[in-house]
Amino acid sequence: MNSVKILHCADIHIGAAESFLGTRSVSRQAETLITFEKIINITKENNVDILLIAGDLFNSNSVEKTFIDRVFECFAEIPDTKIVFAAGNHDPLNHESPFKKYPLPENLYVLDTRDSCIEFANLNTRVYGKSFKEVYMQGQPRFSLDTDDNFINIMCIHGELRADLGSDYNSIISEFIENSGMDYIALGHVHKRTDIGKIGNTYLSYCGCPEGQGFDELGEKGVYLGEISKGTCQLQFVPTAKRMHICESIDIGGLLTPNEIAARIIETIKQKYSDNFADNLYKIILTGYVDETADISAPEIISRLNESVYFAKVKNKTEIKVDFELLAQEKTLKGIFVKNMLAKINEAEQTEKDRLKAALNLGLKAFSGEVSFDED
Ligand SMILES: [Mn+2]
Repeated sequence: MNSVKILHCADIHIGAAESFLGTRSVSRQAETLITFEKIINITKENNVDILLIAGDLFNSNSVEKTFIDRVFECFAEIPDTKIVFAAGNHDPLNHESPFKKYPLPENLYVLDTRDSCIEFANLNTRVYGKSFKEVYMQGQPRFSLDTDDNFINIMCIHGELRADLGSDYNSIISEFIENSGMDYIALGHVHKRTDIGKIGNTYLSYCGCPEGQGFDELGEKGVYLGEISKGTCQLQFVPTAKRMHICESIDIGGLLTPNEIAARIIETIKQKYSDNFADNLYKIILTGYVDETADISAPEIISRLNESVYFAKVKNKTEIKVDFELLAQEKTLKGIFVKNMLAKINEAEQTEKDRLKAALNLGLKAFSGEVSFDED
């Protein structure tokens, strides 16, 4: 056999909950399982030879038993695919691990906590790697097992690519990769996907998490699927996320009411994220110059958005469009504030001017009661 078909996934974090969703965090938790089922379906439909899971399959070893049962059931539903699992820092291979506590399906192979190798003779492939034993694992300069070039050699491992061995989460350095003898290294741990890279003769990538779990995990998420052979690596990204986390800046200049603002937001995201726009989670940043009389009530905008999308939060970064000179002539507290600030801005060094202008805008917002303590 000249090539082997793989699906590389990692960091599914089954059982993870997004607490900011409140009562809906429970159903969101179940969605991690649904995304996992989607990965199993992709595996089945594409006749994948080896499914590689590079750690953090479960969010923790104490995840609900029903989730564990369903995962093992799914594994058993693809008997023609070999499944290789390397435990990560969230689901280390200790006595609490579901992979230690329960009987494993026949097609599931769990990499040991020492350097190890599983041979699939009929696929002419060996899968190397090792599991986290505890939450932390120190890296090593070289992998200790030799490879045989007559096989397609793949590694499945959770860890952090870096220049030194200082990480508590299994540092993987260039020397380790160059001397590994691997054709491909399927990495887990970093939730942001990388392109397929190459160090020495070894291809490698992080596939990222298949389902984002917060606004620090934005955009399309998925897995890598394709063929590995000696000297070639043809993998394609396949999206899997049920919902995307999206951060979108929207200019609301000229709009006056929460209703108008919400309508503009919906129109923008509908156009950009098409038919599935309603499924996503949005962090909307309002920008632009708005009239002083504009009513930018974030709670009302959020309520209106939640009529149309799964989740939205709003941050107001607009600036007030005002005639400062005119305002400075007012015999009011606001007028005096503006007059003083304009004088400061005039006298300030160029570098200081922007900061003072921001302070002026924030001050004006405070006069209309729009400033909260977490404003940044
Ligand atoms: Mn992870």
